[in-house]
Amino acid sequence: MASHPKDVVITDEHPKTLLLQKHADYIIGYSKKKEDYEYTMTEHFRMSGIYWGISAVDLLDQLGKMDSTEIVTFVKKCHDPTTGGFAPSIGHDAHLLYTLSAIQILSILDAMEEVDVEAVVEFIVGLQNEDGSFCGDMWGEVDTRFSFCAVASLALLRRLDAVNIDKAIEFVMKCQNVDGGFGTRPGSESHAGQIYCCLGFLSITGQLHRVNGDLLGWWLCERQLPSGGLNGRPEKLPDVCYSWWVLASLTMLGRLHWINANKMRVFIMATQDPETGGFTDRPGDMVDLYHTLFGLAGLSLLGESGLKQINPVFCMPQYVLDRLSLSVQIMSI
Ligand code: GRG
Repeated sequence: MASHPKDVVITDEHPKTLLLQKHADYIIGYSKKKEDYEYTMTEHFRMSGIYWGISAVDLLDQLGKMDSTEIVTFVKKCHDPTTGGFAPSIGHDAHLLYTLSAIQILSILDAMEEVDVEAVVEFIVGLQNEDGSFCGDMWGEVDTRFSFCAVASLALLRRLDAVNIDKAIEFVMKCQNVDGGFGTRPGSESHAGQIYCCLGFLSITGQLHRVNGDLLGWWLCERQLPSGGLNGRPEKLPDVCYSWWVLASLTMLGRLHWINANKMRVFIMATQDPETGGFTDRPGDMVDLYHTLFGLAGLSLLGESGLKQINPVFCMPQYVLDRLSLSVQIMSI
């Protein structure tokens, strides 16, 4: 029985230490099994899948085992010269989500010069609305995720000056709630994923001082359940991806020490699959690249040995940001 109605039980059967090589083998193997059902079914978000995979394998210090030429060729084929943005797969429509993933991939592989940067900048500029918000693509959905994607992409391209930053900040601040958190749009419920996006946005734009760190830090550490895992909002189940969204947010607020790191580590370790390698959302489920990156990224924030340091804003290995001389704002307490 779980000790909380919305929690899971961790037993002695679950892994307790980092199965580093199993994870590297899982990710490297994934990219080679292009005929597999799982590979085929993830085509509609392939660009992000590649970003999750190479970031994870880089954290494990085995990026050299990936075929970087094949990856850069794929990314270039996904660039849509009409809009200037990147699609998730060849022949799909461009979207801001996959544009950020593409830029992250090219930054990690140090291959940004392979694409028309000015066209990408124009794509992002064209998605900003009068109120400062951003649409994800031509179909008009507005979400604070896209505000983050826009400024993170532009920061990596060194072109933050291209959009109206004051208006963009005004919109994100309108999405802050009385509990200190942020939602998708003004008036929307606080959610840990959106909080990460808004804090990341405010960190990149140097506006973190506009957040009440104590209030939001408290809401974020209330996400920890007795198992040690974190949920994304009250009354929900824990999921290993929140060990990124929540821990990265607490890191930006300078309050990572407010959660129980030992219990967090136990939960993350328990989401590893010792047979296949990779991480799952909750112990016992199926692994995927998304949860594998965020499990490893959460452990990296906690200082797990054997993993490279991760940047809490860009969710990329820190050395890549150092190479670009890109620094981020962290709140001091
Ligand atoms: C560079 C790391 C990085 C991200 C790019 C797309 C994006 C920016 C951030 C996404 C942030 C986000 C909204 C994460 C939450 C994802 C998630 C698990 C959504 C499911 O939400 P619910 O509420 O599920 O349906 P729960 O976990 O509450 O049951």
